[in-house]
Amino acid sequence: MKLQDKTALITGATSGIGRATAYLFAEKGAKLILCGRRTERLETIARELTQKTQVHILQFDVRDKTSVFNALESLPNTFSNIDILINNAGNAHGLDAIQNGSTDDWDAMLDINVKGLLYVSKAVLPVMLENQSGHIINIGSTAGKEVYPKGNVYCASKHAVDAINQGMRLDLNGKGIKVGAINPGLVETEFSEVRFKGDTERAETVYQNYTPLQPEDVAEIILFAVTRPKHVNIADLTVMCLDQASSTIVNKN
Ligand code: NDP
Ligand code: 8X3
Repeated sequence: MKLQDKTALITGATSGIGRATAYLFAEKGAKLILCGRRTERLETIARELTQKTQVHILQFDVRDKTSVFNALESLPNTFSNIDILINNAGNAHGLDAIQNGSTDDWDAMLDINVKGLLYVSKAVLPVMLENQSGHIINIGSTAGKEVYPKGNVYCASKHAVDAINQGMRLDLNGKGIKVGAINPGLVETEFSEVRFKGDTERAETVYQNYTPLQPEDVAEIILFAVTRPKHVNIADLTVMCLDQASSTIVNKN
């Protein structure tokens, strides 16, 4: 399957995996709807990518249900026929034992990673159902397969993504809509900077002394998933760097 003539909506397109996916999809000619909260970044990326394809930006916080639905309803006709949804927006907030966890961090992770994904999916699904065609990729994590110490609520949010991915696939079966999850291990993005609330030094240590995945590595896999023949659905794929064996075992030299 080719991406020309396809419209893809990517949440969390201002950074990391989402941004890398936007650049790769633009190379392949997909029409892009890029979402995030940081308008300036969206505008910069859109400026660069309009040289390769048509781009529309939507600024909203996935936690804000009304904004999500208003943004999707505001799409011009040329972008409203969404073929591909990449549910990518998300982050970890904090890394604390459960007894020390911040309730604000818990709210953020559950509201963004779980409820935000649901809101965007709910807003996009009607067009896919009408077309009896579409592809939803949910970005999960190895944290959605295996809990690690102090990962508690982030892991719970990604286990929820795993469950929602399975649930969506069951409920949308027979309706021409593919649903699949890509579950990366450690990827060097702004993820740890967000988790550690701007402590860049601490964030950098997460990716030191081994070779982590890069966002482009994950984007390549997303591209692979969305370009399979019509009858092939990558239902659930986990990818780690060579040095990672599990959520907790990373070979650092
Ligand atoms: P980044 O921090 O680099 O990117 C996160 C993206 O999510 C940004 O574009 C950010 O945009 C967006 N986002 C965050 N909160 C919100 C919000 N409330 N509303 C709208 N958009 C939001 O991290 P990654 O690229 O690493 O993360 C992308 C996905 O990959 C996440 O779901 C993460 O859980 C998952 N993942 C990451 C791994 C890693 O090791 N990096 C491994 C496994 C999974 P903005 O701030 O502009 O709103
Ligand atoms: C992000 C990877 O291991 O930091 O989902 O949770 S990890």
